[in-house]
Amino acid sequence: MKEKINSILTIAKEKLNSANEMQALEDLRVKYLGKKGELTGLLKQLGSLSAEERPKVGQLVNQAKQELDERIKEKVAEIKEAELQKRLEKEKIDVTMPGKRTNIGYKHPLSQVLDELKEIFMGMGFSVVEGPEVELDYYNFEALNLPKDHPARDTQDTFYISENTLLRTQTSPVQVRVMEKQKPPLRIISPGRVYRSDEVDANHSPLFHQIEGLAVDKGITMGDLKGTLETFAKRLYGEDAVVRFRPHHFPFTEPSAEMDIQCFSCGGKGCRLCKNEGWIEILGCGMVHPKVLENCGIDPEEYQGFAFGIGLERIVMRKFKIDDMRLLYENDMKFFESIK
Ligand code: 2U9
Repeated sequence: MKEKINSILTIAKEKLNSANEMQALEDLRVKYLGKKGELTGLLKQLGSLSAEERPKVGQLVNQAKQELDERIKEKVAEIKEAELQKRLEKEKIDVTMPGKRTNIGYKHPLSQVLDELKEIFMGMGFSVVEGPEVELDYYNFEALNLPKDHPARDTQDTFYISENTLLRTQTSPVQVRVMEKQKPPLRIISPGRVYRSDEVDANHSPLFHQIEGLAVDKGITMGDLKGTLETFAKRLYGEDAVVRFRPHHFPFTEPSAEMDIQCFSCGGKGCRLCKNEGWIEILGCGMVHPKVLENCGIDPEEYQGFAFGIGLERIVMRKFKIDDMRLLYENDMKFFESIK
């Protein structure tokens, strides 16, 4: 019996040594240690032995089973480790290899300046409101004191969709809509795309961007307008910026004005940048026309307001020293890299 145990153990160990796959190990485990395995089978034969031999042989079989079991476990661990090493070798990555560079974009100059302007006005208590680009004739013109026969309504200047709908020519209709719904006090800016039927050239585009502002409250004066817009200019161009207001005309404001900034290149003496004017126009503004307030359901005897309009492209072109507006829309990355 002893010899038989040893011979089974020797053969099993040999087979185990040459087994290199998990399945082969499992087969060996079943062959020797399974329910019908060779060593298990020996235990079943113990009954035929004498009472004296039985425990000794039993112990030997159990030792053999244990030894084989441990060897199988060791071998399993070895194979697992070898498989892991093989996988690690195959999946090896060189972390020092240079990566593929992805070009990270950056904000379009129009968005950069728009964000800057929003930040400035929000800092002065204005909130940002947006509205539809396809507008009713009423909100774009009529409510803003531009009746049907007004020259600014010339079909030449506007993209009409139908008789009563058009692509907005300014963002003022957004503010009319707010005034209709909200009681003063109001402080809002409305940025966005606007459309005019203009030929494309260095200074014109059928699509451009405006940022308009409106403040309505009891007792608002031209002083509030000047203070707000001068503060805006200083925040945008620096504390030593100098501004002036020139009388102008807009149908929706009365009185109306344009605000210029003293040329920062020549200090007002006149140069190429300011076309020898000494001043550069920044925006249009004025006190909201009483008729406009009335159209929006606000009593002009009780409330007054100021409004302003800024053409975003012009500010951007000056800031980035761009002399052709078309460059802003052409998505030429070489150009954008050059002004970054
Ligand atoms: C309401 C009432 C009045 C908005 C204003 C301007 C003056 C102005 C131009 C700037 C450059 C248009 O883009 S541009 O060509 N705008 O000069 N805009 S006052 O006045 C309003 C707005 C809303 C209810």
